[in-house]
Amino acid sequence: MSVVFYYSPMSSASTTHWALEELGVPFEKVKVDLKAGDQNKEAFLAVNPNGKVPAIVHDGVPVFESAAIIIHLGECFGVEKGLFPAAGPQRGEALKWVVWCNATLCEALWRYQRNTSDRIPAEERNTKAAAVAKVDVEKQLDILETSLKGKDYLVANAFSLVDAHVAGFAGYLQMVGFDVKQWPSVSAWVERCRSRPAFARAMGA
Ligand SMILES: N[C@@H](CCC(=O)N[C@@H](CS)C(=O)NCC(=O)O)C(=O)O
Repeated sequence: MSVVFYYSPMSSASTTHWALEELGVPFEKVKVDLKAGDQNKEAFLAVNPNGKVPAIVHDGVPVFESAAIIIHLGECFGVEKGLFPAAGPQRGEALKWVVWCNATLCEALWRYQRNTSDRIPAEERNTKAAAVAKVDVEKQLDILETSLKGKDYLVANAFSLVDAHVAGFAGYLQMVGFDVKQWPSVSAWVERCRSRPAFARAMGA
Protein backbone atom coordinates (compact mmCIF):
# COMPACT_ATOMS: atom_id res chain seq x y z
CA MET A 1 0.00 0.00 0.00
CA SER A 2 1.35 3.45 -0.81
CA VAL A 3 0.01 6.94 -0.11
CA VAL A 4 1.78 10.02 -1.48
CA PHE A 5 0.57 13.26 0.11
CA TYR A 6 0.98 16.58 -1.73
CA TYR A 7 0.82 19.54 0.62
CA SER A 8 1.79 23.07 1.40
CA PRO A 9 2.22 24.15 5.05
CA MET A 10 -0.65 26.21 6.54
CA SER A 11 -3.11 25.44 3.76
CA SER A 12 -6.21 23.33 3.12
CA ALA A 13 -3.80 20.38 3.11
CA SER A 14 -3.43 20.66 6.90
CA THR A 15 -6.68 18.78 7.57
CA THR A 16 -5.51 15.92 5.32
CA HIS A 17 -2.19 15.86 7.14
CA TRP A 18 -3.99 15.79 10.50
CA ALA A 19 -6.14 12.86 9.30
CA LEU A 20 -3.10 10.91 8.06
CA GLU A 21 -1.41 11.40 11.44
CA GLU A 22 -4.55 10.26 13.28
CA LEU A 23 -4.73 7.14 11.11
CA GLY A 24 -1.06 6.30 11.50
CA VAL A 25 -0.84 4.99 7.94
CA PRO A 26 2.58 5.32 6.29
CA PHE A 27 2.73 8.10 3.72
CA GLU A 28 5.29 9.97 1.66
CA LYS A 29 5.12 13.77 1.81
CA VAL A 30 5.72 15.93 -1.26
CA LYS A 31 5.83 19.67 -0.61
CA VAL A 32 4.24 21.84 -3.28
CA ASP A 33 5.75 25.32 -3.07
CA LEU A 34 2.79 27.54 -3.88
CA LYS A 35 4.88 30.76 -3.91
CA ALA A 36 7.26 29.21 -6.45
CA GLY A 37 4.29 28.12 -8.59
CA ASP A 38 4.91 24.36 -8.22
CA GLN A 39 1.14 23.82 -8.28
CA ASN A 40 1.03 24.87 -11.94
CA LYS A 41 3.91 22.69 -13.10
CA GLU A 42 3.23 19.69 -15.27
CA ALA A 43 4.29 17.14 -12.65
CA PHE A 44 1.73 18.33 -10.12
CA LEU A 45 -1.01 19.08 -12.67
CA ALA A 46 -0.89 15.38 -13.55
CA VAL A 47 -1.96 14.70 -9.94
CA ASN A 48 -4.44 17.57 -9.62
CA PRO A 49 -5.31 19.43 -12.84
CA ASN A 50 -6.83 22.16 -10.63
CA GLY A 51 -3.35 23.02 -9.38
CA LYS A 52 -4.37 22.99 -5.72
CA VAL A 53 -3.34 21.18 -2.56
CA PRO A 54 -4.19 18.86 -0.93
CA ALA A 55 -3.96 15.84 -3.19
CA ILE A 56 -3.00 12.25 -2.55
CA VAL A 57 -2.00 9.40 -4.79
CA HIS A 58 -3.22 6.12 -3.32
CA ASP A 59 -1.69 3.05 -4.97
CA GLY A 60 -1.16 5.08 -8.14
CA VAL A 61 -4.64 6.68 -8.18
CA PRO A 62 -4.79 10.47 -7.70
CA VAL A 63 -7.50 11.86 -5.42
CA PHE A 64 -7.98 15.63 -5.06
CA GLU A 65 -10.45 17.83 -3.13
CA SER A 66 -9.98 17.79 0.63
CA ALA A 67 -13.54 16.55 1.30
CA ALA A 68 -13.13 13.59 -1.07
CA ILE A 69 -9.74 12.77 0.45
CA ILE A 70 -11.03 12.74 4.04
CA ILE A 71 -13.98 10.52 3.11
CA HIS A 72 -11.71 8.20 1.12
CA LEU A 73 -9.15 7.91 3.93
CA GLY A 74 -11.95 7.38 6.44
CA GLU A 75 -13.52 4.58 4.41
CA CYS A 76 -10.22 2.86 3.61
CA PHE A 77 -8.42 3.14 6.96
CA GLY A 78 -10.62 4.90 9.52
CA VAL A 79 -13.46 2.46 10.13
CA GLU A 80 -11.29 -0.28 11.63
CA LYS A 81 -9.50 2.29 13.79
CA GLY A 82 -12.74 3.76 15.16
CA LEU A 83 -12.00 7.07 13.44
CA PHE A 84 -14.78 6.98 10.82
CA PRO A 85 -18.25 5.44 11.04
CA ALA A 86 -19.07 2.25 9.13
CA ALA A 87 -21.72 2.44 6.38
CA GLY A 88 -25.05 3.25 8.04
CA PRO A 89 -26.83 6.26 9.55
CA GLN A 90 -23.71 7.62 11.28
CA ARG A 91 -21.79 7.46 7.99
CA GLY A 92 -24.55 9.71 6.64
CA GLU A 93 -23.94 12.11 9.51
CA ALA A 94 -20.19 12.07 8.79
CA LEU A 95 -20.71 12.82 5.09
CA LYS A 96 -23.19 15.57 5.94
CA TRP A 97 -20.62 17.50 7.99
CA VAL A 98 -17.70 17.00 5.58
CA VAL A 99 -19.75 18.12 2.57
CA TRP A 100 -21.33 20.98 4.55
CA CYS A 101 -17.86 22.15 5.54
CA ASN A 102 -16.55 22.38 1.98
CA ALA A 103 -19.70 23.19 0.00
CA THR A 104 -21.37 25.62 2.43
CA LEU A 105 -19.06 26.93 5.17
CA CYS A 106 -15.94 27.16 2.99
CA GLU A 107 -17.88 28.51 0.02
CA ALA A 108 -18.92 31.50 2.17
CA LEU A 109 -15.44 31.73 3.67
CA TRP A 110 -13.69 31.81 0.29
CA ARG A 111 -16.20 34.42 -0.89
CA TYR A 112 -15.37 36.53 2.17
CA GLN A 113 -11.64 36.17 1.55
CA ARG A 114 -11.95 36.98 -2.16
CA ASN A 115 -13.58 40.25 -1.24
CA THR A 116 -11.33 41.24 1.68
CA SER A 117 -7.83 39.81 1.15
CA ASP A 118 -4.94 42.13 0.25
CA ARG A 119 -3.74 39.41 -2.10
CA ILE A 120 -6.74 40.04 -4.37
CA PRO A 121 -6.43 43.18 -6.56
CA ALA A 122 -8.54 45.99 -5.06
CA GLU A 123 -10.64 46.37 -8.23
CA GLU A 124 -11.76 42.75 -7.92
CA ARG A 125 -12.99 43.19 -4.34
CA ASN A 126 -16.49 44.28 -3.40
CA THR A 127 -17.39 45.63 0.06
CA LYS A 128 -21.06 44.65 -0.19
CA ALA A 129 -20.20 41.11 -1.31
CA ALA A 130 -17.78 40.86 1.64
CA ALA A 131 -20.53 41.93 4.06
CA VAL A 132 -22.93 39.34 2.62
CA ALA A 133 -20.26 36.63 2.82
CA LYS A 134 -19.52 37.58 6.46
CA VAL A 135 -23.18 37.12 7.40
CA ASP A 136 -23.21 33.78 5.55
CA VAL A 137 -20.14 32.52 7.44
CA GLU A 138 -21.64 33.64 10.75
CA LYS A 139 -24.89 31.85 9.96
CA GLN A 140 -22.96 28.63 9.38
CA LEU A 141 -21.09 29.11 12.66
CA ASP A 142 -24.47 29.49 14.39
CA ILE A 143 -25.49 26.14 12.88
CA LEU A 144 -22.27 24.51 14.08
CA GLU A 145 -22.71 26.07 17.54
CA THR A 146 -26.24 24.66 17.89
CA SER A 147 -25.08 21.23 16.71
CA LEU A 148 -22.20 21.11 19.18
CA LYS A 149 -24.08 22.39 22.24
CA GLY A 150 -23.77 19.77 24.99
CA LYS A 151 -21.59 17.55 22.78
CA ASP A 152 -17.86 16.93 22.60
CA TYR A 153 -17.70 15.83 18.94
CA LEU A 154 -19.78 16.00 15.76
CA VAL A 155 -20.60 12.35 15.04
CA ALA A 156 -21.83 9.90 17.69
CA ASN A 157 -20.11 12.12 20.27
CA ALA A 158 -16.76 10.40 19.63
CA PHE A 159 -13.74 11.99 17.93
CA SER A 160 -13.52 11.11 14.23
CA LEU A 161 -11.75 12.33 11.10
CA VAL A 162 -14.83 14.49 10.56
CA ASP A 163 -13.84 16.58 13.60
CA ALA A 164 -10.27 16.90 12.31
CA HIS A 165 -11.56 18.09 8.94
CA VAL A 166 -14.20 20.55 10.13
CA ALA A 167 -12.20 21.84 13.14
CA GLY A 168 -9.25 22.36 10.80
CA PHE A 169 -11.29 24.78 8.71
CA ALA A 170 -13.15 26.29 11.68
CA GLY A 171 -9.79 27.03 13.35
CA TYR A 172 -8.70 28.75 10.15
CA LEU A 173 -11.61 31.19 10.48
CA GLN A 174 -9.81 32.86 13.37
CA MET A 175 -6.89 33.60 11.05
CA VAL A 176 -9.11 35.44 8.56
CA GLY A 177 -10.64 37.63 11.23
CA PHE A 178 -13.67 35.82 12.69
CA ASP A 179 -13.66 35.80 16.49
CA VAL A 180 -14.57 32.14 17.01
CA LYS A 181 -14.86 32.80 20.79
CA GLN A 182 -18.27 34.31 20.00
CA TRP A 183 -19.39 30.72 19.38
CA PRO A 184 -18.36 29.11 22.71
CA SER A 185 -19.22 25.49 21.90
CA VAL A 186 -17.40 25.75 18.55
CA SER A 187 -14.40 27.38 20.18
CA ALA A 188 -14.18 24.76 22.98
CA TRP A 189 -14.53 21.94 20.42
CA VAL A 190 -11.77 23.38 18.17
CA GLU A 191 -9.46 23.52 21.22
CA ARG A 192 -10.46 19.97 22.26
CA CYS A 193 -9.68 18.62 18.79
CA ARG A 194 -6.44 20.61 18.47
CA SER A 195 -5.15 19.25 21.78
CA ARG A 196 -4.70 15.85 20.12
CA PRO A 197 -1.08 14.74 19.55
CA ALA A 198 -1.82 14.03 15.87
CA PHE A 199 -2.68 17.71 15.34
CA ALA A 200 0.65 18.78 16.86
CA ARG A 201 2.48 16.29 14.61
CA ALA A 202 0.70 17.61 11.51
CA MET A 203 1.44 21.23 12.39
CA GLY A 204 5.09 20.47 12.97
CA ALA A 205 5.45 19.57 9.30
N1 LIG B 1 -11.64 22.83 -2.93
C1 LIG B 1 -10.24 22.56 -2.73
C2 LIG B 1 -9.54 23.88 -2.41
C3 LIG B 1 -8.04 23.69 -2.27
C4 LIG B 1 -7.33 25.03 -2.25
O1 LIG B 1 -7.93 26.13 -2.48
N2 LIG B 1 -6.01 24.97 -2.01
C5 LIG B 1 -5.19 26.16 -2.00
C6 LIG B 1 -4.35 26.23 -0.72
S1 LIG B 1 -5.40 26.56 0.67
C7 LIG B 1 -4.19 26.08 -3.16
O2 LIG B 1 -3.62 25.04 -3.41
N3 LIG B 1 -3.97 27.21 -3.84
C8 LIG B 1 -2.98 27.30 -4.87
C9 LIG B 1 -3.45 28.12 -6.04
O3 LIG B 1 -4.65 28.40 -6.13
O4 LIG B 1 -2.60 28.48 -6.85
C10 LIG B 1 -10.07 21.55 -1.59
O5 LIG B 1 -10.86 21.56 -0.64
O6 LIG B 1 -9.15 20.69 -1.69
